[in-house]
Amino acid sequence: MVRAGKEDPELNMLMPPPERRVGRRSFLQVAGLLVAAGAAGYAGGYVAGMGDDDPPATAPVAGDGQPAPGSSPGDRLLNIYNWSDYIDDRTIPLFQAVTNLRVNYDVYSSNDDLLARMRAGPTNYDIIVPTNNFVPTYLNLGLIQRLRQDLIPNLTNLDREFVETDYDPGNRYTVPWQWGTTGIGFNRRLAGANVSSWAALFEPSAATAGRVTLLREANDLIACTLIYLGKSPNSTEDADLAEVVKFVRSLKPKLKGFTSDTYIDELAANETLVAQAWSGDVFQAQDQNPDVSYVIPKEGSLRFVDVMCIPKGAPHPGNAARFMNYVLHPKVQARISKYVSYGTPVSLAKPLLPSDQTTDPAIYPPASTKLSIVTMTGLKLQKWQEAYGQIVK
Ligand code: N2P
Repeated sequence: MVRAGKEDPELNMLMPPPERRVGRRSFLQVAGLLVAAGAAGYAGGYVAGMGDDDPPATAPVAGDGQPAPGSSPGDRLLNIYNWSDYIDDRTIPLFQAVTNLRVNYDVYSSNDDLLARMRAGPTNYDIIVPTNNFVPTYLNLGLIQRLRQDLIPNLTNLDREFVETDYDPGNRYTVPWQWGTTGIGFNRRLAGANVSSWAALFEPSAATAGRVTLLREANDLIACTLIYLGKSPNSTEDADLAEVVKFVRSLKPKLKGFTSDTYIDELAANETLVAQAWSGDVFQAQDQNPDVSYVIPKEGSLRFVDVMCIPKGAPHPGNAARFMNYVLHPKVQARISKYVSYGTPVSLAKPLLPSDQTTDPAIYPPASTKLSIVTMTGLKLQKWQEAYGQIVK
């Protein structure tokens, strides 16, 4: 029997070095390794035993919830479309080894890109991971299907705040992946250590001008600019949005650009000194460059939960449910969360995480931190996307 887990030499031969992220550029190389790991498992025809860090596997299920026949390799696929730099390098190979399924893992880096892709017509994705504030839009557009909760018993591991939500009470359509905040990633040595306000981003100094980036994501860009300008982060007032557009356009000569993925490497390389950023991404840059820090500005910011959903018409919904169940295991949550430095929605995972992560208020902010969740639906979605289009054109 082939055992999956860190002691498995055969599987480990297929592993990329542990520090490699499944990011924008590294993706293809890692994908090759993942396919190789899956192919090895599949060709061997085994159902792997469990290593110490692997949860028990449940029986394979097909899309209708019946046991998967296992006859055709096409049934044994799972196509995941997730954010870049949002998973460790062991979870997919171990899942493949434990389940004898083969995973195709593809990445994007903005909700706007994901929604445009899903609206454009059918895809073959089994799992997508939009942000919570987009869920009502996915539901209204009929883009996601109801989950077979009986196939996801580990839903009981979720903390209550991720179950009793306004966007999907009772997790009928979504399963949280990880959560985080939007803030500022900055270089303490080259940009100054006293960054506490959005002004550090929106009023570049002589030292930082030209080395500042904003998020390439309408939601975060517009909401945080509204906060900086003293408006409601949920405003749909034409005058407020016109002010946002005018202000950010006037800032463009001092910007390096708009990005929602490359800033990790750019912060790490001292190419970007101040970046509007998502929390865990900045800690991933900090792993490579100790001068990099993260702050949630004192004026307030945003909190998000990225949630796994199954698109309508997904070819392998049973396999998708199986992956969701796997990811909700505390050991798997801890592995992912430790690696990406985002918050876990499963508190049972916290004892398995380094205490410097679980006690870091930048990862798990206290309740007193001013954090809003902005909704992205209907007219607001349309208005904000128009404003965003005028900013970046
Ligand atoms: C991961 C970014 C995920 C947060 N790189 C965006 N919702």
